[in-house]
Amino acid sequence: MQVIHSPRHLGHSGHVELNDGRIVPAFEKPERVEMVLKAIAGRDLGPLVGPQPHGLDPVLRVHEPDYVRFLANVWGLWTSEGREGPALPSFWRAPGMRSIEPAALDGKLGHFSFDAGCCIVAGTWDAVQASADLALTGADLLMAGEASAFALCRPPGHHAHAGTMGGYCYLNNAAIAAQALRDGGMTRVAVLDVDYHHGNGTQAIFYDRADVLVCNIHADPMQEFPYFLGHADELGAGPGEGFNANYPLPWGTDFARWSEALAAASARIATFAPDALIVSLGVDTYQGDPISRFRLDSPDYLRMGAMIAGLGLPTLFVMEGGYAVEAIGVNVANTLEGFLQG
Ligand code: OKP
Ligand code: ZN
Repeated sequence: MQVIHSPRHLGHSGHVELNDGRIVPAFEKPERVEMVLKAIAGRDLGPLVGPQPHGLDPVLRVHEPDYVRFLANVWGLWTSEGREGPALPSFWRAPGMRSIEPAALDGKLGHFSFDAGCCIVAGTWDAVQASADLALTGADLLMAGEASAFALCRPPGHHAHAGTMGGYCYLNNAAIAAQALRDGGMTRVAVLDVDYHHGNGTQAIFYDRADVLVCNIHADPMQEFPYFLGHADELGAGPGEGFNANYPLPWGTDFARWSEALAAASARIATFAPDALIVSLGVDTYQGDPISRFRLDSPDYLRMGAMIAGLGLPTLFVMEGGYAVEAIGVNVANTLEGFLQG
């Protein structure tokens, strides 16, 4: 399994988020990737490779042009106003207000976001583009006949909608890769999102489509971020009805219960019979995660990987969340090793 990595994620650093009423250093930090690299190096999973640049065309197959323009320009506009600190959204529209992109930067930040989790610093856009390129390079590998690949994406992507950032996510790497597989000739693609948080962006992007099945196993939005999407009755719309599946689980869920949801999602995916599988791999289901409340332990990720391998599909793993920096490496490496041995 090739591991696709770029050091350009390092530019997305020194950013902050709003947590418990305070501005704090972001949980989504560069050490996450460095710890995964370190753990993978000790496992002999496969060669480390760099991304191929794909430009913005495959990004624009998923994301709205106004939004991509905003992401590309916001830091330059911010500094040209003499504002040097990190740019963090804090104004949002309520139902009944109008959806017009404001001229003012603070208005733009709110217009294109749904929370204060997406801070923008000097290196953010470069890191975001590199992250999408990692996923697209992984898609290329599957189309070239590789059985599997791992895109070590950072920042993550699954909360990003077509025109909205949120939850540490700017471009939806998994969705961009899924669309690239479709555009490359695959007929059906499944996305399995095992991150602790519901992948609201991925769900929304494919919600009315029957060609991309999206399955999410996550903390119940009644209890957990992103709060406003991810319920079990969200089944898809129009032609996409029946092609979205949510498995919300309560705080405290352990692997015994979590793996029942994975078995159910796997059955749904097997019925769909896709040409390829994209796994949105968040390991914030880990019991030691600082912002999450599931109880998976490190050996459980070996079993998770083996269960995913049981689907027998060309599989692209795309990195999403996981904030217990001391354990993220072993948990990711266990998942990939479990998959390769499964
Ligand atoms: C991104 B991914 C901490 C509260 C949580 C948003 C969590 C985003 C998770 N300030 N804020 O799905 O791992
Ligand atoms: Zn998460």
